[in-house]
Amino acid sequence: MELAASPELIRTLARDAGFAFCRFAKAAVAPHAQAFESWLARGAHATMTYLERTSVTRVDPLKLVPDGKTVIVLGIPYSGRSKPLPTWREDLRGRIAAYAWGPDYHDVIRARLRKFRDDIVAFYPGASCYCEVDTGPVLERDWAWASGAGWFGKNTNILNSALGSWFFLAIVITNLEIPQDGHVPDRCGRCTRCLDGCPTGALDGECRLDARLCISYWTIEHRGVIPKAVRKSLNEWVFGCDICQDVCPWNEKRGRALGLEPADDMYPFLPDLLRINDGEFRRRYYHTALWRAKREGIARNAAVALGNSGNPDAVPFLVDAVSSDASAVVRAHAAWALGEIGTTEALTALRSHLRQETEPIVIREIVDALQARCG
Ligand code: B12
Ligand code: SF4
Repeated sequence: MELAASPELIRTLARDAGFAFCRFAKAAVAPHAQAFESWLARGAHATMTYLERTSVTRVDPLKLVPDGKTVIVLGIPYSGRSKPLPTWREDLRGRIAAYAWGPDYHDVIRARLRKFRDDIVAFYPGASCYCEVDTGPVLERDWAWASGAGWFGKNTNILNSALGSWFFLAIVITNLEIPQDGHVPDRCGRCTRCLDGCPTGALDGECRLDARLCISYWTIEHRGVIPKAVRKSLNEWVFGCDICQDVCPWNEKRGRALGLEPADDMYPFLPDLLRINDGEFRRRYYHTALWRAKREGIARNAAVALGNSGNPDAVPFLVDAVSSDASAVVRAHAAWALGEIGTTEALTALRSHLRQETEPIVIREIVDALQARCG
């Protein structure tokens, strides 16, 4: 039996639940399913094998919700536009991407989704609602594009003229029939600021990003050792990257969108992140997006940023890490960072640690660092 719903009523319920916009698309195969599949075939997803494993449902929401009729696309703005800190090298401050400043957006948005779903079911008792944010096997941006929530920027983010790209997406797949909204035109025009601004060349100008070149990928998703060739390009970033959004003209005046408020810790003191222990990491970051990278990932990224600072003040913290961190990955990156800074104190500490180190990946880093400096 067909269950029709009023778009105005659903939009009102979405607003009441705390969403800034609510748009509708017809549930069917995702419009850019083929582009997604060829992206996977090229290996542009790097080690994010979960995207491959779930590709069948990602391209077709009806495999997930067989009686789905409509994809409801919801948006929640966050406070964007972190300014680079020009003195980060002197202050030993790292940088966290704006989307991760506040409390974990998954928790905040899931609570809003629950209210939205309960309100829908109260009005339409036969309604079913599959709700997800970020972690579900759904091509969220494709649905945002299909519903006219925005256009695909050349940086691959969905942009709209009211919010720029500083917003999260959430999706509800429902058996309700709701008239679909139309597309919005592409408004990037001839602008290429994000392509020019991305320091690693991760964007190809055709709405495609190669995760193997993306700072956000390396600092959030990649586990284990970061290849040497990549480390320098991470600069001060310890979690995510906002460069391709910071430079976008559509984001210029939309700095403090209403929604999730920023935490005060967007430029953390790098030595604090390097020496944080498991208990403290859990206490400070369990309910934030940073939890995804785990203590090892964040301490590793802090070591890389300290190496990139070139600042001798970082040496005592790195010496401590190379000699006492429980993780070989962290010790390896701390060794590299000491080599980058390259003061006598740093190189002496590397030589002395080499005598007691047993992990091959750390030994390799120390030997490489000493060879690069001393031949
Ligand atoms: C994996 C992932 C990542 C990966 C890969 C990113 C990527 N571009 O694919 C990494 C870790 C790098 C990442 C980084 C970020 N992410 Co992310 N990420 C995801 C996730 C989980 C899946 C994305 C995905 O399916 N990628 C596959 C590729 C192929 O998809 P795509 O890039 O969107 O590509 C589409 C276009 O290329 C289009 N297309 C292809 N050719 C053409 C041609 C034309 C003409 C057109 C119009 C379109 C088009 O078709 C493709 C398929 O839909 C989604 C959540 C979700 N479940 O969807 C969040 C999500 C996309 N991420 C998000 C955010 C906020 C970020 C960051 C800003 C975080 C940060 N500050 O570090 C960065 C942005 C980096 C960037 N420029 O993309 C938001 C984006 C919100 C928005 N306004 O767009 C999402 C939707 C999470 C959420 N629920 O809010 N992310
Ligand atoms: S910087 Fe320019 S090209 Fe890139 S997403 Fe923004 S408007 Fe589009």
